[in-house]
Amino acid sequence: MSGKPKLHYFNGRGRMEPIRWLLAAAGVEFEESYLEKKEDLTKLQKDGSLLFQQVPMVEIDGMKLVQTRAIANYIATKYNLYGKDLKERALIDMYVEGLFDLNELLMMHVVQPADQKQQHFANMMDKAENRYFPVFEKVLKDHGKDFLVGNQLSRADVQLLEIILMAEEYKPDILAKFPLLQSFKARISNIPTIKKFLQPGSQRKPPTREEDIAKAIKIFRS
Ligand code: IBG
Repeated sequence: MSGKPKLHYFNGRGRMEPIRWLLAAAGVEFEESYLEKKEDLTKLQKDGSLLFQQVPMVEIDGMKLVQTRAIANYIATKYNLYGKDLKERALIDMYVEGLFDLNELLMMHVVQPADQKQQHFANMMDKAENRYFPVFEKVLKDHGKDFLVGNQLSRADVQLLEIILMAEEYKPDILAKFPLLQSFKARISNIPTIKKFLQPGSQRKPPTREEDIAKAIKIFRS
């Protein structure tokens, strides 16, 4: 075994992308094994690799971890991206859970039926601009620091940048009203490990296309 974490998922963002971001930000090399067809998932289910018969699954440190949040918690703790004490961790948890909620909206846009797409789009943009982004703009304004929590890089910064970039794919000027998020984006994007992940050819996945979803549905739902 190479010793590198091995990620099991389909070849797309979905629920694995925040894990890819965290590992990349921590400077950890990882391997991926892509599910291409239903049988690839069935094989993992039958050989006992998946605690709840679901992916994402990450092989790391002799474990087969499932549940996105559990995996992210482990990586964030191991690589010191989870604050320095209980109170910092509580703040990070609140920020990250909000970001997971917004991520869910953005991630699910592509699977909306045609007749609901427009309404879904309006709702997710409203939530981004009027519920979530103002919170992070205020956090940065109130403490005047470079990072969201404890003046050092944490998973909250990494996950916020991921979401900002994803939201900009839908609406390029979405940060227009958020000057501190604009400078945050530039600053965090410039951290060497993250800068590398943002270069073409990295393990970062492109926006999910309709055809990727059709393929994923075949693997996960049929
Ligand atoms: N709570 C779990 C987690 O966070 O890890 C949910 C995991 C989950 O929903 N896994 C799906 C699965 O394995 C694949 S991601 N399904 C098979 C089964 O038998 O339940 C599905 C998904 C995609 C894109 I693709 C967006 C959101 C979800």
